[in-house]
Amino acid sequence: MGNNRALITGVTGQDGAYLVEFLLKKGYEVCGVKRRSSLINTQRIDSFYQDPHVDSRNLILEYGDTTDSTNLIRIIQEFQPTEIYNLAAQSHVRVSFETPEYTANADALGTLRLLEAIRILRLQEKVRFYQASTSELFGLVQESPQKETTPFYPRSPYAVAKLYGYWIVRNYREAYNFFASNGILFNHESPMRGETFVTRKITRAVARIKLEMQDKLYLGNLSAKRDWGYAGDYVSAMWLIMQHHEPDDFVIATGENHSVREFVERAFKEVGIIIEWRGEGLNEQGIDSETGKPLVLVDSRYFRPTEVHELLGDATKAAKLLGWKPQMSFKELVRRMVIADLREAEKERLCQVNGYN
Ligand code: NDP
Ligand code: GDR
Repeated sequence: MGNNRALITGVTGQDGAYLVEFLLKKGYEVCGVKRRSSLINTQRIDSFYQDPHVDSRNLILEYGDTTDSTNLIRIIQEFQPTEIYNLAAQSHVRVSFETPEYTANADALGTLRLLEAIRILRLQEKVRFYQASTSELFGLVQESPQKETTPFYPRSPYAVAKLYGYWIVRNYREAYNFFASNGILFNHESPMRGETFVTRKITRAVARIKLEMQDKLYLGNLSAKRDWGYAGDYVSAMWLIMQHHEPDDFVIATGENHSVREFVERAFKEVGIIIEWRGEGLNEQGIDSETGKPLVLVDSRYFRPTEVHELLGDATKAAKLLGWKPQMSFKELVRRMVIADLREAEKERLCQVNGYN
């Protein structure tokens, strides 16, 4: 294991944090690429932070950005990774409609820049490349469940950018013999999920409503269905994809899907609130069955110009070739996220009560 060196772009994100933990436990030396920001953005990986003055560090962080080729070339040249995990992305589908050009630059061209950096440095024989591809590629689904052979139909600037990423990875594999693989991951969540993705937005609001720190939760399309798994399970799939004897593309999913409405019901149930639905469309409301108070409302600002209505993955290939299977159930995932957000909300309330905010 001694010589395993992993470079992770997007190290400060949800998956970056789980992957750092996973690889450090496996004895890897890890170099994470973080963006410069005006406020510190390393909260998710702070527990793995090592003092730069200590020689024997196995986690280092470098400033970088997938929109900056020279910086990527320099970092790769200096660190000489054996594996590169490209997790960096403007990853919010709704936001990609507001920032389509930036999303294409960071997510599509960013992938090309990394592959070119490897080619320029003549490292293709020595390094394996993982691309964070996505179930959003299936978009307007052409068959269900979706597997590796299902045709793509992207429905957002994000998904179109990721489509380029997917194909440029395959092209470099075929053209230059790169060990470059796509993990086509379906939605995966955790207590470290960004607060504006729907699952975390819900569990955070449920905790705050329970503790009377918030009255209502505003959501968009309640009928959307997703195949939601646990991020901790999914980073192990990334690693297994990289250890496979040949580069290939794999769907990673649970094979079970639920609507946003069901997620809301389950999350509220964790804090003892039973939600009943009344009304339709923009007037639909989730009511606390005991008090009659409307807790969940629909706000059209969260709708997308083109929506991905329903996704469901078939990860049979990953099970057969990699031996990968998801471990955490939907119910347990929601429970853990709600518990974590209750703790967060309690902390915030304690600070407020004691005048520390
Ligand atoms: P996050 O949004 O939590 O993290 C994205 C990471 O990318 C952050 O570290 C962010 O930095 C970084 N980043 C954004 N833009 C740039 C840039 N221009 N240069 C360098 N770094 C950048 O995403 P997740 O961890 O959830 O997802 C990881 C990857 O997997 C993404 O590529 C995502 O598109 C993809 N994916 C995610 C799925 C999911 O369900 N989570 C499913 C399928 C694919 P900062 O912290 O500074 O914002
Ligand atoms: P998604 O995740 O678009 O699938 O992309 P998100 O949690 O943002 O949306 C899932 C579904 O919920 C509906 N929805 C809302 N979504 C958000 N964010 N906020 C709301 O208020 C809301 N109300 C309803 C959405 O319309 C959608 O149908 C995630 C990202 O991690 C991508 O990077 C990744 O590629 C895919 O998952 C797989």
